[in-house]
Amino acid sequence: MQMTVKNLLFVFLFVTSTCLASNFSGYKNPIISGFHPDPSICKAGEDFYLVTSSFEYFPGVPLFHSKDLIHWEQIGHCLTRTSQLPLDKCGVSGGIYAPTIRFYKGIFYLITTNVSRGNFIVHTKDPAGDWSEPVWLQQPGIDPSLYFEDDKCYLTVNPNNTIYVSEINPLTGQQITTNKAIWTGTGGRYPEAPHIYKKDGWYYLMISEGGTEYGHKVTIARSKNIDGPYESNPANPILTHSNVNAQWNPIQGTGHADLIQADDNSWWMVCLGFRPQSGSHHLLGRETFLAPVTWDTNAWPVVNGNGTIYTTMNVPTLPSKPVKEVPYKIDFSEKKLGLEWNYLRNPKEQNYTLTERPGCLRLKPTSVKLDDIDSPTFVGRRQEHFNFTATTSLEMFYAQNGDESGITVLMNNNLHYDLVLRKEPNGEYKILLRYRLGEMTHIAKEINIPKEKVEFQVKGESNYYSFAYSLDGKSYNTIGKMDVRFLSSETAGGFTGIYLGLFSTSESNISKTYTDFDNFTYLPDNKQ
Ligand code: 6LW
Repeated sequence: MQMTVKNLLFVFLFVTSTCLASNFSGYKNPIISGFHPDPSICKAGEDFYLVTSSFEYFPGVPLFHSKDLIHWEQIGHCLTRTSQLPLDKCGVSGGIYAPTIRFYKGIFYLITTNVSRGNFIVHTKDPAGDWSEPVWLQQPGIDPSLYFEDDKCYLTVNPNNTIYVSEINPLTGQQITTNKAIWTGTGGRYPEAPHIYKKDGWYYLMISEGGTEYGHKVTIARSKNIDGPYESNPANPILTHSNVNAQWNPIQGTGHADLIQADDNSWWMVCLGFRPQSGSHHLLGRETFLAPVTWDTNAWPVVNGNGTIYTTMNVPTLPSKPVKEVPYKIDFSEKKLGLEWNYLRNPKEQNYTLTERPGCLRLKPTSVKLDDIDSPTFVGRRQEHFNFTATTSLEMFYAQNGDESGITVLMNNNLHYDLVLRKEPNGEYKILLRYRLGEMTHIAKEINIPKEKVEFQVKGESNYYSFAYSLDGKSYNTIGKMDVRFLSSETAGGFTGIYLGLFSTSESNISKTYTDFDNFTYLPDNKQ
């Protein structure tokens, strides 16, 4: 077939546009939504791994995998045993602070802080499998990080508003060289989140300053020697949303970043940020965001051209590699709960079963309440969207007076909205809509119902949560609506984000009482 010039031109334009389209697909931020703060990333072969902090939740340090930096699938947790993660009575926003994950000569290392016990390292050759027992470090401070070079391992950490470096043995925790102060940042409060990278013969030390609120920023310095002296980048900060150019950006508080280079030599940054949803209040906690980085030879890195990021990023990306999505509708027919489900502190595992009645999550109550700094019978998943609908169906068995089961919108033990089914002394059941606001508890609604089985529904939107129940699973009766701001991070303080949780409590010591939840749905409005 004779190809005319016109046909050749068409083929050329088609091929070119297809190639360009595959590299200019862009992406949406956050790349991991909901309470996933303090991201750290590493690369092993073609695979990227990312961890985030988890505070008083168990298992600890969720671990994600990606091949394109945009689509992430949770493949496990780094801390899955109480021996690695003792959280007994740990306070609100206590437990695990910022982690760092690194890969060196076939071994993955995770270093982090259990804020009531200190800094420790676990390691593994199979990140989706079990990680080692912890080795505890003597160096104080938070946000520990590791840098490997020539079979040496260097620890950076931030006590006394100063970044220190020392050589350690990452498998034993032994400190080999004394702590050397190398930088205090550019004068922002809380210099933290240190990471060292080597490029073009320079050691780059990147940190965060300003605190993890609206003044957050990422700064960087460099030196020809790992122990300094470090010179500050004259263009600092390389990322911040604290200036007028990001005043109306829907993403705020950007900081706590880590850098990674892809196989095509492109550089990228993961960082945390938060998205205010009702005035200046955010509920989802600090989330994980992605930004492209230009890092020319012997130059300073430049983040997304101007040091700010956006929810829509129209930039060239790595070839798209989508991953399996977390199911929005759960019938509890699996033998194990999905990785997105977490407990408050170390759970009493015998109080959670999926096998006693197939297709049901059976919760066995204890006298520990959601208000207690302890581990109640509670299992929850993060709220990851402003607008969602969550529903569950529950039935109480052998309930004693005062026993309660239900669904909670929980920021922490002191701040949560509960939709409750309670057994009453007269043998009947009552639905309660109850708000726990610090020292104040308010019962907004009480409704007597004739039976021990009910469907609950929680709807989230930017400014309100609304609560409804159904006795037939079809028609829902809305019984209340409550301002989201009383549960926000700005009101609560601390570092976590909203969980939607199933719970059960009982004052009696009757061991045979339990509640069966036979489904749970979490449907973002964009999936309705
Ligand atoms: C974390 C510190 C921070 O250790 O907040 O945003 C602390 N930065 O680096 C808890 O997330």
